[in-house]
Amino acid sequence: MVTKSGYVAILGRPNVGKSTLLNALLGQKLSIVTAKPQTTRARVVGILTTDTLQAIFLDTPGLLDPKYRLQEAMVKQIETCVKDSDLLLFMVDASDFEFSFDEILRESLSRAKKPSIVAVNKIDCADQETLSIINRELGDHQHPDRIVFISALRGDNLDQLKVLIEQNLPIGPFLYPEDVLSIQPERFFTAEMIREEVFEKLRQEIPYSIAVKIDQFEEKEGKDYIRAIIYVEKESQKGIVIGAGGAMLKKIGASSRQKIEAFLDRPVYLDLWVKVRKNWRKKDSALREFGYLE
Ligand SMILES: Nc1nc2c(ncn2[C@@H]2O[C@H](COP(=O)(O)OP(=O)(O)OP(=O)(O)O)[C@@H](O)[C@H]2O)c(=O)[nH]1
Ligand SMILES: [Mg+2]
Repeated sequence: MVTKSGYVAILGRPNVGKSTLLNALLGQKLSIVTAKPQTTRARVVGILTTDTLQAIFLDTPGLLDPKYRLQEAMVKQIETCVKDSDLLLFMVDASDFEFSFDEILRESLSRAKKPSIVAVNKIDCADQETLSIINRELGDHQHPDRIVFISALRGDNLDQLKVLIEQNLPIGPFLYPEDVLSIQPERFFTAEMIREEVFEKLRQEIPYSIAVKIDQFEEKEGKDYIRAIIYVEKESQKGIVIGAGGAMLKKIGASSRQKIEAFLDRPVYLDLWVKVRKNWRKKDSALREFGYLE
């Protein structure tokens, strides 16, 4: 049987639904999703295997104009993903087309030296007239056969998208065993789930100022032992993450642990700490340590 395989980079401005799409395509939550922009900081690999197709998706941070070192590292991650890919899947947001199809996106679409597809996401949030206008505008930049209208959240037209992906990937053997969903370690996903909880529970600058590092991950009879450290940038942020009488940290710990246990499918003991790493977002050594820089 002829099979197709290759790497597909999911690209787009922050918050358009890239990570939601990755999870929807795989039928499993792999990449963290929040209502806040710039949730994804490092590429997330997810592998979809069918009878005839193996697509290795690279979920990327949102395209942006970098303002500080962490964002520069995020942009670098995107560039590496593009370089590694056989197909580029650009995503725009139907409910916020102006923002999501701005100069930054248009430029990277026109610069693309690889086959590309455009997925218009969140069609559940836009009326027919808006979708027609979007279709017309996109038509100037992309071949109509390569534009697909989807809702990653509701799962609309994902089959159509999969067909389009298969059509545009090269013929080739599968690169990973059929039952492999990702190639990233459990440690990575564990840290991400804790970060997702901080994004959900805390506001303003805090989610952007934290990084999570797994200090120890011991598989044990009965219960795994995981020690994780939430790094903040300043002393004052430490107090906010810990909360009055440790209440906030306790909440973050309890809900992270539930997510981690569901993901690993085994019980864990989560030992969660908060530490200050002054201005880590500006320091290459810290960015490297937290996995944001090669
Ligand atoms: N209504 C609707 N909301 C969606 C859809 N897809 C994603 N969302 C929501 O959009 C928000 C952002 O989703 P993400 O998947 O985190 O977006 P992202 O592009 O990965 O964002 P970054 O990682 O920050 O670049 C979340 O609140 C999602 O629930 C969709 O099809 N319809
Ligand atoms: Mg994301």
